[in-house]
Formats: sequence, C-alpha cells, structure tokens
Amino acid sequence: MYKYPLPAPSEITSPEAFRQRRALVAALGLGAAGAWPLPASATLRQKLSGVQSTSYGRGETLTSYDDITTYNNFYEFGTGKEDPSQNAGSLRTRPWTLVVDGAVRRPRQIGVEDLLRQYPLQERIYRLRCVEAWSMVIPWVGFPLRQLIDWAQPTGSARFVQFFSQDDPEQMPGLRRHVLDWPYTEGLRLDEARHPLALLAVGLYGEVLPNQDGAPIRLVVPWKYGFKSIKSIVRIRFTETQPVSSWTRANPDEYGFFSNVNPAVDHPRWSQATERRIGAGLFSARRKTLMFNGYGEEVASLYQGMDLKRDF
Ligand SMILES: Nc1nc2c(c(=O)[nH]1)N[C@H]1C(S)=C(S)[C@@H](COP(=O)(O)O)O[C@H]1N2
Ligand SMILES: [Mo]
Repeated sequence: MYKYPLPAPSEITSPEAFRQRRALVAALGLGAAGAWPLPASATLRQKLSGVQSTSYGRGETLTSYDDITTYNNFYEFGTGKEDPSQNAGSLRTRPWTLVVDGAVRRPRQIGVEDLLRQYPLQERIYRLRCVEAWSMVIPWVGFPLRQLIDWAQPTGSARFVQFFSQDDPEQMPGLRRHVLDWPYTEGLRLDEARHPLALLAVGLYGEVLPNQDGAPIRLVVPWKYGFKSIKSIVRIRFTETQPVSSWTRANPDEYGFFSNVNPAVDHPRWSQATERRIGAGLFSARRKTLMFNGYGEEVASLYQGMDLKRDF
C-alpha cells in the first residue's frame, strides 16, 4: 500500500554518465567542461507516495531544499559543508540491508524496501539544531523509530540502542581520513529511542532522501544536537550497557552521551545560548536556543531527576 519508489540504479547518475554528460555539454558549447554546475552527486529527485501529513511543525518557515541539501555535515564525504553534496553520489543506497541485533528476541536483517512496506510514511516538520550553533527547519518523511523497536522486541535486559553508519571507503572517500573513529556510531537510551518524536527518516520535501542527507535511512532526534541524528544506518544494536558514540570517543569533554540541546550548557569552545538559522540571511538576528530545542513539553519527563549539566 505504501510504495517506496526507489530510483533504479540505472537512474542514478554514475561517475561515467556524469563525465559523458559533461562531455556532451562541452560539445554542444553549453559551457566549459569544468564549469558544469551540476554536482557529481546529482541523482534524479523522486517523489514518495502515500505520505500522510501531520501537524508537527506546521506553520514554521521551512529551510529551502537547496540549503538542506548543500549545507551538510556528513564527514564520511569530507568535513566541508559542501563536500557531502559534491561527493555523496558514490554512495550506493540500493540494495540496502539493515541489521537489527543484540538484546532482541527477533534479530533480523531487512532490506530497506521491505522495511518501508511495513510502515506508513508521515511528513513531520522538525527543527534541527547543530552543535555548531546553526539550525534548519526540515520537512522530513519517515516513521517512528519506536515501530521498528517494537517489531524487533528488545529483551528485558536491553537498555540502550546503538546505531552504526555505512563504512565502506570505496563509496565514502572521507573514511580514509581518521577525523573520527569509524564507523560513525551513535546511541540512545531505550526510552529515548521509543519516544514518539524519534523518527527514522527516508525522505525530505516529499522526496526520497538525497545521499548527502543520509540516504536511504537516517535517524532524526529533534531535541538533541544534530550529530545524534546518524545517517545512512546499516545496523541497529540493542545493548545492556551505554554505548560510546563517535563524538564522545573523539572528545568526551565536548560531547556527552545525551547531547540534549541546552542553552545553559556551553560547548567548552563556544556558547550554545543562541543560533543562526540557515537561509535567513547574513544580517538576520540570531535566535535564542531553546531548552531541548523547543521540544521540552514532549521530552522533559525523560530526564526528570537528572543533572543535565553533568549528564550533558
Ligand atoms: N554518519 C554520519 N551521520 C551524521 C553526521 C556525520 O558526519 N556522519 N553528521 C551529523 C551532524 S554533526 C549533523 S548537524 C547532522 C546534519 O544533517 P543534515 O546534513 O541532513 O542537515 O547529521 C549528523 N549525522
Ligand atoms: Mo552537527
């Protein structure tokens, strides 16, 4: 019923096809071969069907498709903001197998297409607040992570969920540089992961997720700093002990396990009190960052009794 129309591999611009097209453009005199503006990662944009609209974030001013897909953090494709849109064309997103294992009654491997047939897709507009003090408003398409967790049936001893990104250096050139301890990994407490706001996203703006935004499936946890929203997930593992995420391993003084958006806890090297909205213009006022990125009413109860300055 809910179709997930994936681009056939033949529809994705291969490096060969890109070079051929560039040669054609040059031959037709449409521009200098080196100046063709199409990024190498250009894929055909493809609409998702059967997407239910929801009231999440309705009325907010959306960040443009262009900004959402050209200003990215995805270190597997380079550390510059424009690197992912330039380089992520080499990621093969079909077929794609997701492994669900660890402390679950029903460990499995499932193809993304099959997974998507199981769950209705919803559109949800969420704010994304990066730890670098910028933010965007993104119309995601996906389904609650909780549905997949219930399907896997964690055992009574499961207390955390750990996520792993794809880590093939053939497809992800950034993996050759040891800027992080690969594969990129993140974790949530099981009750956080089961919170209704936590989303597994497969699209944005009603279309299949572009590679640079974490195709074919990525996490979105809107009350936490952007780096918790791990991209291009290949494995979800349930654990009894708290997993160590890539950013915490890289620098435990700067990035804690929880990483809830918190204007009262500064990053050691800069303030988290305000943020810059991408696309709002260079001279627009900075916004005050809200506790839990403004989702406190929904999520604050998860942290009752905790000292969020210590558990940052
Ligand atoms: N695998 C992986 N996931 C990742 C990252 C990354 O480098 N690798 N960057 C994170 C950071 S820091 C942010 S802010 C968001 C950015 O998501 P976007 O580029 O879709 O806006 O992705 C997060 N997920
Ligand atoms: Mo980020």
